[in-house]
Amino acid sequence: MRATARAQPNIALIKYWGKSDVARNLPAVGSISITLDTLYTTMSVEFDSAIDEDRLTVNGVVDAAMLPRVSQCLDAVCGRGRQQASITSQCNFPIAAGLASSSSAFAALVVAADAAQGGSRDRAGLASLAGLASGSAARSLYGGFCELENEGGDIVVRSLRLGSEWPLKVVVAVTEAGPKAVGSTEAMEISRKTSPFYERWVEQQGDDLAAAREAILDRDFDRLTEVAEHNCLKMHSVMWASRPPMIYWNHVTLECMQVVRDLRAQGTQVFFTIDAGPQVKAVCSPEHEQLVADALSGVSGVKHIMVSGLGAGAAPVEDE
Ligand code: 2P0
Repeated sequence: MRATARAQPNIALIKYWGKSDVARNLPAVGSISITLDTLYTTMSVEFDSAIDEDRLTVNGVVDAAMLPRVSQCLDAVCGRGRQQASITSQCNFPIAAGLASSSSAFAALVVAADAAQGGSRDRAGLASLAGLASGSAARSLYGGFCELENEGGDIVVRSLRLGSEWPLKVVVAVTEAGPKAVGSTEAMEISRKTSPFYERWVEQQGDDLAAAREAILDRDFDRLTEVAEHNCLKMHSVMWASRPPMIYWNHVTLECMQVVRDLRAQGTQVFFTIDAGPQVKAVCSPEHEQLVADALSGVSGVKHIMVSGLGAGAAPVEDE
């Protein structure tokens, strides 16, 4: 009754921002993402009849705040009559800092919980369960490039391309390591209720998804650049115009964006994307990875740089 799984975070190129149904955690818009490889969460789940409540440790520290969400996710995978579990999570990158740590955590959790009970569910079923816990987590069940859609209340994730078919690189510039001020779940609801741009955001998402999907299928970097940066800045515009406003950037974030734009003006294949946090993710072609990493490391205020390729979806691993 014990299993371990590993999952990588994913970075949305066409963003999920807003829910159509909060109780069922259904997204109001589809999204397209890339799954990373060198960043990951390793999650062990052990069901144990000898313990009377779930226990969670994250990076070796008891985490009571996260436990209710984790317990609810285990109920969804294994049923409410399940045994209590001891859950151990190890994450090799900063948590809750806009680096999509919940996507890798919940993807790994559903895979480990299912494997501990015999591994009866398929990838689509596991993606749906991960999405209940955290919308973006459904995408980490898939590797490479994938698209998530809310099809009349069902979460459907489709693979668009394997990472090996278009092996782009992602350079992450960490500009602040602490946790973000407003969590995504709460922030999305503030945007839905108060941002004057929210309805247009939802209306236009189909066009951005179609453009990005085609660019990925054609491996057209310039088209992907245009639509991904547009979609990212549009999402942040929705946030900025919310009441209260949600401004996740700092001055180093802006500096990094400018560096990416300058590199592009000089012929480098690179674009930026930024999530609910101040970190800048620069997506680039493999031959430009070093140049982009060097340029972003040189920005004053960048705490550190992480580099990743594109990886596979969440999967069980040998118990540690
Ligand atoms: C995304 N984000 O598509 C967008 C872009 C942040 C900005 O999905 O409320 O932790 O748990 O479903 O998945 C972050 O939100 O939100 C997110 P919930 P989640 O990656």
